[in-house]
Amino acid sequence: MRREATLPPGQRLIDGFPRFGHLSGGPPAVPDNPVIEIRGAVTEAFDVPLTMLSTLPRRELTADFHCVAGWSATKLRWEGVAFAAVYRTLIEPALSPGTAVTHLVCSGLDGWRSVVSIEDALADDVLVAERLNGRPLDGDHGAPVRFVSPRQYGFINTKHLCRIEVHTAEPKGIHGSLAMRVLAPHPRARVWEEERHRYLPSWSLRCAYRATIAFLMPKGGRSA
Ligand SMILES: Nc1nc2c(c(=O)[nH]1)N[C@H]1C(S)=C(S)[C@@H](COP(=O)(O)O)O[C@H]1N2
Ligand SMILES: [Mo]
Repeated sequence: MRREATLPPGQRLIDGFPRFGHLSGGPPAVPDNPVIEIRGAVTEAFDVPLTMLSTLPRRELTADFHCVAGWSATKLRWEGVAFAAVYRTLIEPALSPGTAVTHLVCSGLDGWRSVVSIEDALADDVLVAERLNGRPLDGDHGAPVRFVSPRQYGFINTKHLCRIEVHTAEPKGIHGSLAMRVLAPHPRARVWEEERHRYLPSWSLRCAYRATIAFLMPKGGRSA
């Protein structure tokens, strides 16, 4: 069977796993004692030092990775802790009484922000990953830790995770400019359902995305 047959709809294999940051500049500096700030619907804002993650059970996961622009990297081996364990152990006990959480906003040290529904965030293959392919995460792929949700497009997989905001309704206004609002990501972003964008059908951006990939990774793309 051709490998491509196992990729989600509209995806193409790429060689390796390129860095694909959308914000300019190189990887952000990692602070000496990194934390994940917990904000939003908690009784009091607090910070989780990354050292605290070592108190949770370790998780390993081999998964493919799919960018909304149509490239896929396969067989990435992530190691870290289950996001659900972080949530249940560290975040849930700090919620304000009676809070019904619907969404989280994950932020990266580079200013990246991404909204994820609580249902998707608590799926059993979602990790806070510290290692990739047997090595600590590097600057390209999200040092010091990354939110990894393999069943959702890359943009949900926030690199350099430094902040989680807890919300009781879908947060609006994450995407400031008109262009970004038109290109708004799909609220679920599930790759097998091809939920790329909120308003635009997948076919409408196919040519633009192919051109972007060809420009950014001239040797990388392999056609299906
Ligand atoms: N902090 C941060 N996370 C991010 C991004 C980013 O620019 N900054 N880009 C997203 C997008 S669109 C994709 S496809 C993947 C790319 O991951 P990679 O650079 O490890 O290949 O990271 C996602 N997470
Ligand atoms: Mo992406």
